[in-house]
Amino acid sequence: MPNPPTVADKSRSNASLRIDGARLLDRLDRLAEIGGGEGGGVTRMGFSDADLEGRAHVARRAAEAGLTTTVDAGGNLLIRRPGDHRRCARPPVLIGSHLDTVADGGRLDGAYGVIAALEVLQTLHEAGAETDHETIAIGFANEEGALFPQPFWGSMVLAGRLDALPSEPEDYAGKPLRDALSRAGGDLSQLKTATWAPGSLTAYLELHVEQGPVLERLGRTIGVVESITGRIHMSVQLHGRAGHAGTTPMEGRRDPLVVAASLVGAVQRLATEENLCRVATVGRMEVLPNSPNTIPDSVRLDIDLRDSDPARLDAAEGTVRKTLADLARVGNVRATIESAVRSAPVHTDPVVRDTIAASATELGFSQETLPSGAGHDAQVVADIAPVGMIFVPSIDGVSHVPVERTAPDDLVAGAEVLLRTVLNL
Ligand code: HGY
Ligand code: MN
Ligand code: MN
Repeated sequence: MPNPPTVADKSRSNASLRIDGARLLDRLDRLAEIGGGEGGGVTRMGFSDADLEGRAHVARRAAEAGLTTTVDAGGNLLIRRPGDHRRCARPPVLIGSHLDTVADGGRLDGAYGVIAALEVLQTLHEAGAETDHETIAIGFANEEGALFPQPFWGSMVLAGRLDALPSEPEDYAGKPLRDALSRAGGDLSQLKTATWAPGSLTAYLELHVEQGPVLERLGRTIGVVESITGRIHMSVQLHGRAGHAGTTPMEGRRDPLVVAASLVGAVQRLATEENLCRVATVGRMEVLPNSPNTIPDSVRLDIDLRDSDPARLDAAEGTVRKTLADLARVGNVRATIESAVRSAPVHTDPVVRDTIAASATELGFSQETLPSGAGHDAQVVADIAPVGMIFVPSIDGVSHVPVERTAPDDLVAGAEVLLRTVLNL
């Protein structure tokens, strides 16, 4: 009867483990077909039919690999190795990202991190690899907030931030989340069952495309993320008085679109002239009834403010609120802030960061430590666990657009570093 493998044997055999790059790339292509548009963009907005189809697709790939999948009450998809938890001495390592996309977005934002996490788990499972922590893969629900304006929904549920979530969330058209969430396998009345306590994870690791130009400009393969930007997403509703464009005198009009136009300019000036935050954007506006010869009745617009300094974000948010009140008064329209979701800037965990860097070095990949201008589920999970993020270069630094791309070798390299980091943690 041969002696059981020693720890040294296990770590040696684990160090030889490699992911299946062709399988990773093929799965990314297959997933991108779900919600794929003519221009190469992908639309799988959180809790939409396409999103549910994408999640079911990933769950089937996991089941084919002999892995088990569950959906928690928040709608997050979790993938496990059968029996893995029974032989582990330490809390689990969670790896993953989000499966939902923005409208007509890229094929990698979020999806890459989930497909790579599945690949890592399958590689461990096929090799019968032993680690002293269970490894769980996760596809977070509704990270983007593209349809239901509660970005980071799934990670906020997992991190137990239930008081920061609306009790009856709705989409932009007022459709309740409750039904869509239960179709995804979740349950709005059972969110507590999906929360993880602080200390219940060894770490959370998220592999993601950089969505910016730094790694490409420096010619580096791996990004070791040191911090993730803070962000405020405000959704504003302006109500005026609709009327005939031709017969309503200019005097006395209550036109919400005129107020919205002034507000858009004021938001941009926060980051340009007033330097109150790093970037400020209005990316979504809905005009009703949106008729060319009717003075609008209402306008809904979304404001996105980002900065790594919470105090600057506070100042920027305060300025938006004051400007909105002033413009609404002058324009004689009613303004309501429907939601204001704030995600604090976070630093990644130094031990996890060093483990990522060491893993990239072991594998011979060039690396750069950098901040993330994009928000990520990791910044929410940081409430309850040490987090780390691994970036790979984005071609031309673009994302949230159909041409979002990363070189295949870089996609494979990122997944290799994810696997090695899981083994080295
Ligand atoms: O908006 C962001 O930063 C992320 O892509 N959700
Ligand atoms: Mn995104
Ligand atoms: Mn993302």
